[in-house]
Amino acid sequence: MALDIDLQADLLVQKIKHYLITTMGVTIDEANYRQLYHALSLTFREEIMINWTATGHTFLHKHVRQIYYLCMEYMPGRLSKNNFVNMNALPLVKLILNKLNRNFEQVLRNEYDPGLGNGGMGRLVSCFLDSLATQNYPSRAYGLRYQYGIFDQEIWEGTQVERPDPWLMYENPWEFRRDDHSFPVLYAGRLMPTVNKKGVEIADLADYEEVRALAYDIPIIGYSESADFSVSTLRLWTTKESPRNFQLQRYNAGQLGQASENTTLTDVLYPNDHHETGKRIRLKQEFLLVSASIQDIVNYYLRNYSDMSLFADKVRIQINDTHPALVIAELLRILIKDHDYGWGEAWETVKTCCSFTNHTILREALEEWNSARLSYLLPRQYQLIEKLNLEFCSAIRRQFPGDEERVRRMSMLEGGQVKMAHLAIYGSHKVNGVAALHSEILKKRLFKDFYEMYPERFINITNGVTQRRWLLLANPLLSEFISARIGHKWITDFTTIKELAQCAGDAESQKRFLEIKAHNKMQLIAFLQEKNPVRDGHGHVIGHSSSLGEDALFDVQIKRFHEYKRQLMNALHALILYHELKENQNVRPIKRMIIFGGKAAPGYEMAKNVIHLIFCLARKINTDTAVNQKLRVAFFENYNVSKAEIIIPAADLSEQISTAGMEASGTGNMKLAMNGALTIGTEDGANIEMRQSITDAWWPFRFGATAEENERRSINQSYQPLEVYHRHQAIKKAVDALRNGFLSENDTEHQVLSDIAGTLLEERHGNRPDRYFVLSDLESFYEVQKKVEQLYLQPQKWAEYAIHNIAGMYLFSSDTSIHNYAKLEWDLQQCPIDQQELTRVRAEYSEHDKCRIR
Ligand code: 26Q
Repeated sequence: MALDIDLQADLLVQKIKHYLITTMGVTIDEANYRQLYHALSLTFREEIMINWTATGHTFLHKHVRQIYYLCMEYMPGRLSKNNFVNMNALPLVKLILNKLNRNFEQVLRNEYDPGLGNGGMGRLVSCFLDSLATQNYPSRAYGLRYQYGIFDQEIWEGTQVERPDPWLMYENPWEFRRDDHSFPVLYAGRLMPTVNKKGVEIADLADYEEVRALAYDIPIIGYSESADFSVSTLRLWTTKESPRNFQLQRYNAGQLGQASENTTLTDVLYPNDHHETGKRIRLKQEFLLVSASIQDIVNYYLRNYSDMSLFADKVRIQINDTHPALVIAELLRILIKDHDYGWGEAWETVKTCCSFTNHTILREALEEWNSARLSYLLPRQYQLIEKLNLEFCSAIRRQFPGDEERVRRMSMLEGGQVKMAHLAIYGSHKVNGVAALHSEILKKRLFKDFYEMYPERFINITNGVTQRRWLLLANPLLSEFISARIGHKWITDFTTIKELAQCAGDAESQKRFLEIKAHNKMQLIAFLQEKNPVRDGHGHVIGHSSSLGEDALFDVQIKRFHEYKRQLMNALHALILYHELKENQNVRPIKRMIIFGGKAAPGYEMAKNVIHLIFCLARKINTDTAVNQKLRVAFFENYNVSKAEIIIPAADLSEQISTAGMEASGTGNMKLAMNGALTIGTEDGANIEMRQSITDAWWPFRFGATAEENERRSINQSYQPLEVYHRHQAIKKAVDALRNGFLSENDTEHQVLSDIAGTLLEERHGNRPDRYFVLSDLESFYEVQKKVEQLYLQPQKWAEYAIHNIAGMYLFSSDTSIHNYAKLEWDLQQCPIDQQELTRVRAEYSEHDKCRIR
């Protein structure tokens, strides 16, 4: 029997007081907000620990197959509120804080947002973990516990400045140091040839460098309306905390940097997406993840089984992008060396266990490692890759006799480089892209040769996002709106969101939808005006962003800065609008608030230039009283998951305007559409499937060249941006404004803006002008933006479209993606928490302790 909520709250208040005193030595009246946050988290943690323990026992006792997810990046967002939401305990927490006379949001703001990833991929896998836990799939995720996640971004008079992310400033109540889970990881050294019991040659290692990886676990709470929620594990490795990793001999020899290299391996996340860096420490990081995780997986398996005969049945490993692809060589090695597998059976086991997801189309993002570097740092793994490659090349020759060119193209070792994608495909039984178009491009272009050899391996699994964080948590009013109309099944079965279409034509629903949107926009405005700083050239805050009111169209582009994502096209469009409004205030019928957010890789000059352009634009437009009641531009500093939770519910228009054929999927497009924004988008990534599902009738703002057209233009080099420039007066005027000093206030700015114009019109470093087709698509973008304005003039009609868009998102929950992975790649069964086991653990936890959440 559940206790009365008021009584529960009183008991939990007691427990909070207990934690304040026993862990921080303060009483409730003197506790500050951070201390209260900590004690509140510790209090709810107890309940989570019970279910976590019982979930673990359930998986162990039922001998289920498990998926082990390997990824270098995670972006879970703040954990506390999500945990409360998924335990269905939010009202209880609010009641508790009410009783304590403390503000709920203010308490939760004390948590740092863990930015252990760059962007799309890291956030995607965090959505996947939510879905795995919620749907009771036996799973564990592995990653690295970066001391510094993605940098904190500040904009100093237009220039992006990177600051260290201090997410570990205070003790983190949601992580657990696991001293019993620590593994040695070996680098470098000399090969010592040996054979295993089956006579397979497999090298030993001498004179190696040993690093210890120590586990920190974060519980991932699955959503449940009752108290039987499953808890899965995100296990992050660190080298920081193991005193043995310090190399005293080197220190004594005066080599300070080298002495501490291994204690700093997990210090920093590499802040590049879509660009490989080839750095030694990055390779060490990748192998750390692989080696520690695979030892942990084998260890865990052997706790449960007396020999390795069921390993291939019980273990599935997901290689998330190529970054953990070395797991293929390392698993092969361990099976042969430590478990005396024959070569053939070891290789079959590797392929059965592993599958690989690719997340990028850009060739410059495909990972390669210098062979000399890899063979020096990882000699045993390199030797196996060489051997695998010989077998692989023979297999190619057998299937395509006489085609040596093909062998060269497909080889894992070519031109002194190790091609990680080739290793990943060869060692996996399934390879997937993340949206239909992307998966087709993999088959037809990027991995064409591999598709021809292994057609059955290539499949598509379209991305999805979790409606629990992105609706239930981030947009409570819209969640209520939905539940009031179709019930709350959508929380765990998003296909039912379809039913919302029935209310789209209903005037009352439209009105309520608009009220909710206006409310969310007001919250966003408050944030901009109070918390989004404007800084001078020294980083000093000299004010905050200004904004138009909630009646303006909120036009949002939030994502990493990259040329292919074309924030530049959006900025040029803003400039065109500005020019037009300058001539005649009334040419544009609506108010428009253009919002940008996103980080640029620190070394990516052109991406940083575009941020600077947006700053210059905002300065010009927002201070010009002739237009600033009609149009404004804001740049959201330090875009991250927490900021996304504020911006996305308030968006009217979602900018998904990548050069068609370049965005693998996109997931921001899904979050925004789910929250009732209409998409202005190219036919790229998952936009295409969203349009098909929402139907063309409710997808009015499609524009731009298709992926095929772009590919043709690239191949026959037919595109002439100058032609567009001379033909289209408004575009010409916008590009000219980058060069003629109209926007710049100093030499640096002039240089930055001229450079941007240069890439559009002139050949640079052997690159053709306007490689991303900004100017050509700007024409149709400009036209379709007029359609946006016409529709926005009819709010009820706009709302009807928006509700149809929400309803049409029924295919894009990460729950669906995970079902597809479970079915098509892992053959994995759901396994809910064992009730008896839960009861048993609860009893052991404390028979007398009635201080419980339920
Ligand atoms: C590679 C080598 C060295 C250092 C860093 C990297 C690196 C790191 C991150 C390369 C790529 C990434 C991230 C890629 C990424 O986020 N891709 C996005 O994945 C999303 C989820 O599938 C898609 O929706 C996006 O379209 C895709 O861009």
